[in-house]
Amino acid sequence: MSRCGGPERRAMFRVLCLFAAFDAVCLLDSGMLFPRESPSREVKELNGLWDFRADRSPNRNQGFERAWYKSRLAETGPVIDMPVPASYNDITQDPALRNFIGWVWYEREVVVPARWAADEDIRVVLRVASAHYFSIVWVNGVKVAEHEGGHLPFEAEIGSLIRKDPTAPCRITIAVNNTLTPHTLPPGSIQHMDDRTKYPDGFFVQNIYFDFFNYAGLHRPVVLYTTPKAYVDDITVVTDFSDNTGVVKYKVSVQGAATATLKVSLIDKDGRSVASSSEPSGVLKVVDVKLWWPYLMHENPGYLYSMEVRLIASDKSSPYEDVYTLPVGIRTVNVTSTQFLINNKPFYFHGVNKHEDSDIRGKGFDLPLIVKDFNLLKWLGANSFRTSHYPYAEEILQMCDRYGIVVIDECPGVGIKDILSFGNASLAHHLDVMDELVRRDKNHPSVVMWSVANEPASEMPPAEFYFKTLIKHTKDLDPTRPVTYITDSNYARDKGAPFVDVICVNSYLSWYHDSGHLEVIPIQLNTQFENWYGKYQKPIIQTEYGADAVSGLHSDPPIMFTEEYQNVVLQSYHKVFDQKRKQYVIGELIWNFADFMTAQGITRVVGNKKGIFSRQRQPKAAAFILKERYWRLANQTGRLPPWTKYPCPL
Ligand code: GCB
Repeated sequence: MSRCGGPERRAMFRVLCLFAAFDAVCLLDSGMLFPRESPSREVKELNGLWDFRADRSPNRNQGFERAWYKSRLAETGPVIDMPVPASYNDITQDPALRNFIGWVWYEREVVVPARWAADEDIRVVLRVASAHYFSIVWVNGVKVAEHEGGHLPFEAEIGSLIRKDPTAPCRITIAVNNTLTPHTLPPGSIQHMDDRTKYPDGFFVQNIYFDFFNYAGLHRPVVLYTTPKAYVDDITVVTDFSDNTGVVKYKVSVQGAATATLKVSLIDKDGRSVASSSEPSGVLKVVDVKLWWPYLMHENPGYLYSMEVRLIASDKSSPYEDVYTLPVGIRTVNVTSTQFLINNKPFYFHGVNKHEDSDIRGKGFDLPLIVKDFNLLKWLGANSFRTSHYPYAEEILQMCDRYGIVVIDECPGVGIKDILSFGNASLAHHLDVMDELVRRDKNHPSVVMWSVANEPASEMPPAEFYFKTLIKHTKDLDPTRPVTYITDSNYARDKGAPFVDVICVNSYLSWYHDSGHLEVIPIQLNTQFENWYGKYQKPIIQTEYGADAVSGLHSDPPIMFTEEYQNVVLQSYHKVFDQKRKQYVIGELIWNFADFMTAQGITRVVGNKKGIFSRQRQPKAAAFILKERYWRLANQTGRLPPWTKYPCPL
């Protein structure tokens, strides 16, 4: 019942999409529309306290051996309260739980509205938005879903199970395992230490090749939602415009009905229907279109229409109606050898890299934090971010759509360093993850580019086939957006660069190399850009640069880890960006928006401190330098109305 993709489907999919680029986006076997309430749909959030137990048995397998899913978790052993959504790692005082590797068990009993159980014509769907990393779900002891991957949603239809005994509570059990292997995304490996003179019995560690804490648990909302038996399963929109006419090419896929009548209407912000159709796929034309523009590029950024899809189906006696409303932004994206164009106008990325990360919650979805972060982005004058190093919550992308924040949407392909992670098993999984990512995020106007990986060992020989296949697959899935991966390798040896649309480079000059020597930045950065552009003639984004600074640590002359050193690193990079953005550099994304937690190690002082804000979102000196710069850039590169002329009014 899991809805993730399989190899056969992918093979068929690839062949078909050669013939029909637009249809290609629609061929995944089922949709993954965000659960929204409508006159025909209800959503019941299952956020709150769940019963929780980590399986601390030596092989972490006791839960399966003793079938913990068959009865209430509290009946098979001790349980603790665990908030959902949240990472479990930082919730208790127990260091063993903070560093736990293996299966943890969550359980919650839900009261399901009686009419959901009574009405056979209602589909009841359980949706888990993010469970890191591998999960198995049971309802009343019956397995309903299994999913690999920690950052994308999965679903199971559970109506028939609820109806078996409508008066009994519905017990949902979710087992989640955070173990990473060379074939997971991100990859990792388990190392057992067998020298009993050094390590206790059963000692093992999880090796990871990425620089953030491997938080785990139910990270995003778990919901139950309903649809009628015949329902809108998926919608795909691709937009364009010519002069002042907007074009919305759409395709609706319907499940559960042999025949159905559709009404598709595009409604503007004032509630006026501006175009409509009764076909399952077609083109809607919008006269006097209001385009979707990035923040600071237009006085009215993030303009969204609503596409209301109304389905009426009938089988034998009863008619069904389903209504789903999708926000739609009309915009185009194009790349030339020197520019990134949004609505045919050059767009310069001045933004940040982020993490889903905060005190106590870890990677848990948290609206106060999310809204605070958007307010900080606006304050900073940032027009974009990259979802380093995994897909973020859908609610975050919805805010980007509304605020006009441009997104480079990255899959969890971070830390692909081992040759084992370039094999067929890894590639097949990576293709599946791209299927799931594109299926989830394809309709967001804010998403302008896919990033398939961060800093893989792209100089290794198998990287050529791997990235050629992966990038082609992603372009087949979505021919409307450029595709890239983020590199830190040598321009001459990088095997994947010929296949990307935009060169995205990370570098930490005067930090990891020539530490303390700020004077090397101008020459080395200039060389970096000239080399990459000289070889590939593709536009370049500096997707990471920065330096650690411990908030409140000062030194003049600047020395490493002080706020002054971070400032000078940034300013030295900026001077070179200002020369090169006149040519082919199309963006700069600071590493990082905020300090974040990492694994423990001798180069990290309670986490990575390259944030321009602390983990608690307080500014370091660098935040003011960047704010000054970003507003200035917005005035030079955006098309701002007079009221936003620098200095910013905020
Ligand atoms: C990088 C990685 C990022 C790290 C950063 C650093 O190149 O992409 O995940 O956190 O460097 O601070 O070392």
